[in-house]
Amino acid sequence: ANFSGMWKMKTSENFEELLKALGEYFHTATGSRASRPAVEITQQGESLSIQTSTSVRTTHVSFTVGQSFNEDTVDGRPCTSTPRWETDSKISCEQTLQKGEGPKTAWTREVTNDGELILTMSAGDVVCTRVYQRE
Ligand code: R13
Repeated sequence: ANFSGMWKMKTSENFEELLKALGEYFHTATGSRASRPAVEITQQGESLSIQTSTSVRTTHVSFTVGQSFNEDTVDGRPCTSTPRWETDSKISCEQTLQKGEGPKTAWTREVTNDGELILTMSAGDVVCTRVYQRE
């Protein structure tokens, strides 16, 4: 699948609940600022580079599917991530905190037949789902 492109978020479910599950006090400022992220993905074969921009925080990760890499959980804690192909259009990534304890976190990113990008982020049993469309 080809994840490359500029993406705009269309819908988001459970983001607030996700931050709460991670123990972050949720203030509405976080929600509104995280609510209109712009995502730019470049993909070359198995290697992806993902830049997510909001007015409060911009993150950039680069990784190769099948190889572990370091990133931060959504609440900003350093973790080791292990991305793998769940299907040929879906990447599934488990995260392990580099130190300390916390709920088990993971994300998935999938490009659908309709050309949408679906991001899920989970913390324990709580799953946040965000749907993006190409700009
Ligand atoms: C700020 C305060 C501290 C905490 C926090 C958590 C998340 C975010 C910002 C903050 C943001 C997250 C954006 C996520 C996106 C995901 C995606 C509460 C820890 C710094 C305000 C902005 C955009 O869709 O890929």
